[in-house]
Amino acid sequence: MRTSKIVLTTLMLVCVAGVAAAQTAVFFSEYLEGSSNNKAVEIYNGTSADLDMSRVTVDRYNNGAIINPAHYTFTGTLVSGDVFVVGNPSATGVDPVITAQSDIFSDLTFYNGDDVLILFLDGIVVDSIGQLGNDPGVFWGTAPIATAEFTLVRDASVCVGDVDVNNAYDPALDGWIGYPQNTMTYLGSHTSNCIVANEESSWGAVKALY
Ligand SMILES: [Ca+2]
Ligand SMILES: [Ca+2]
Ligand SMILES: [Ca+2]
Repeated sequence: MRTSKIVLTTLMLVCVAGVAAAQTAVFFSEYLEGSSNNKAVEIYNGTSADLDMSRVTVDRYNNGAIINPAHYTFTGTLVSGDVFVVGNPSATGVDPVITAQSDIFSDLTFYNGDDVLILFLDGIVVDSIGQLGNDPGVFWGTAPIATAEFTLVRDASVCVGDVDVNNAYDPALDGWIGYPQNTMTYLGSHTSNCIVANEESSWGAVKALY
């Protein structure tokens, strides 16, 4: 029994490792895990083209799971340089700033620091928070750059996401800046050095990343 479990686990890890990944300027720009139900996540469109959000999906794996993620789809258009904010849908314990800034309310935000979020574009991994199959106990990282009880904002220098869902995770190494619990100041917009105003040079920049 033990042997078969190990084989099964190995096969699953191989499958996950086989998921295609590509670096592009669509990534998580903010991750808010505060007190109570203060939770929100931002997706940034750093490409020069408008983004059809039906191309974007997020999977959430809780507590070290490697199978059966919660799967989320979106609709609408995210214009170049803008963010799409997913806010906690709970009736209480949610800061009014989250309510005001959210494009949608979703249980995608039902994470508490030891859960993995994977961002896909056209089914291809473009960013991730956490390490798949690893439950860190309470959170990844070191305060104040940690996945529980802080607001994490991607530094303006970050132009692509973390496409390796399997390697050891430290948000400090992924260009995240940590702010005190319940910091709401940055929700609803993102400052980036990567957005390129003209399409021709933008495509050149994106292509150069491959
Ligand atoms: Ca919390
Ligand atoms: Ca990683
Ligand atoms: Ca933001």
